[in-house]
Amino acid sequence: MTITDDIKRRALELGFAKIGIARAEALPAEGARLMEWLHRGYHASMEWMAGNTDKRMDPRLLVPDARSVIIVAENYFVPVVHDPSRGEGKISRYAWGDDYHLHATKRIQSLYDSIQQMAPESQGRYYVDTGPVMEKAWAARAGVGWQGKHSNLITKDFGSWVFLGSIITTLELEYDTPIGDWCGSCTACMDACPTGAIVEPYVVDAGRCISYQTIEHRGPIDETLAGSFEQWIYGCDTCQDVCPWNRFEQPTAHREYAPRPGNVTPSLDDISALTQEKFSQRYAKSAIKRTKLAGMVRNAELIARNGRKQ
Ligand code: B12
Ligand code: SF4
Ligand code: SF4
Repeated sequence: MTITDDIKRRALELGFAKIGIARAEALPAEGARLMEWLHRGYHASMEWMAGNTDKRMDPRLLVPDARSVIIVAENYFVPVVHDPSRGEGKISRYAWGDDYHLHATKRIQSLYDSIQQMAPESQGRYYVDTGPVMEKAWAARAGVGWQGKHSNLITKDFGSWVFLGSIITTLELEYDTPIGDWCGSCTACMDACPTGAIVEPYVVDAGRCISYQTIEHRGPIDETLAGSFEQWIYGCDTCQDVCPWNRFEQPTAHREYAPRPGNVTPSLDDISALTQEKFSQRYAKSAIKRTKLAGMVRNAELIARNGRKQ
């Protein structure tokens, strides 16, 4: 057993669905694409995406002498579907239960602590979503899956319903091999995207993406997109729902991602009537807090204005 085997075994023991490891080095091709994406303004108002680009392109600037990037994937698929007859707004699956940042971060912290016990001389940092790390690009390099044309990371065994986390470490480990691109000639996600946000294969213009508009964007929603939201009031799963690789989804064992009552297809009127106190109670420990009360009410009212039917 090598230390790589021990780390992989520990990650699975902790409940991660997959783990892969890549050599920590600069990301020249991915970095050039990131810069082109920013240059075209596809990050919209997410100015934080334009910061720390040097670190996004090279993990050794986050952890001096880094040798390895460990990527873990956490399955969040729950076998429930959006049934518009049960409510009028749709919430994306990743936000049905508890905020993944809380749970995946605890698990990755435990993995990191185990690594520190196995190799006390090593140094590193861990992230789930919030660091300047191109997690999908690293997951592809680490053989966890590939970036589909919708740009999400797809695994062969769990589809794309996985959260990603990363550990950058000074430890030299055994590296996995990328598995290549398994999209082939399929364009289902591009054809299905309601707002035409997948402007080219593998390239998402966040400004057109319903996920950005309903979660990250502050202020009124672009009226030219507003009629195409297909009932989504928080995030959007359309490009993943149509992906043939998501036939390989498997129910997660993590009960914290099970939908809270009324959180799959909530009533628009219920959302519009929320006070700050009720919003804070209803979405305690939920990713939905990110859009704040004003954002959630704005989103519900937008769907109500643009037609309640699907
Ligand atoms: C910014 C961001 C967003 C933005 C922008 C999305 C985007 N595609 O970048 C918005 C708010 C829109 C968003 C939405 C969502 N997000 Co988000 N988001 C991020 C974040 C913070 C950074 C992503 C990033 O670096 N974007 C920059 C662009 C340039 O990167 P990219 O899209 O990967 O672009 C690459 C490709 O375009 C590729 N490329 C370009 N041309 C070509 C050509 C070829 C041939 C090839 C092969 C590749 C290629 O090169 C680029 C660089 O590698 C990550 C967390 C993280 N730190 O990584 C989470 C993350 C990507 N999001 C996540 C999730 C779950 C979502 C949503 C599904 C949530 C939802 N249900 O609403 C949607 C999906 C929308 C979509 N289709 O992308 C997960 C994805 C998990 C997975 N399985 O991939 C992440 C990894 C968070 C996490 N830790 O789990 N997100
Ligand atoms: S999340 Fe929705 S709006 Fe964004 S690219 Fe996918 S289908 Fe299009
Ligand atoms: S829908 Fe088709 S093109 Fe899009 S990510 Fe899935 S396999 Fe690739």
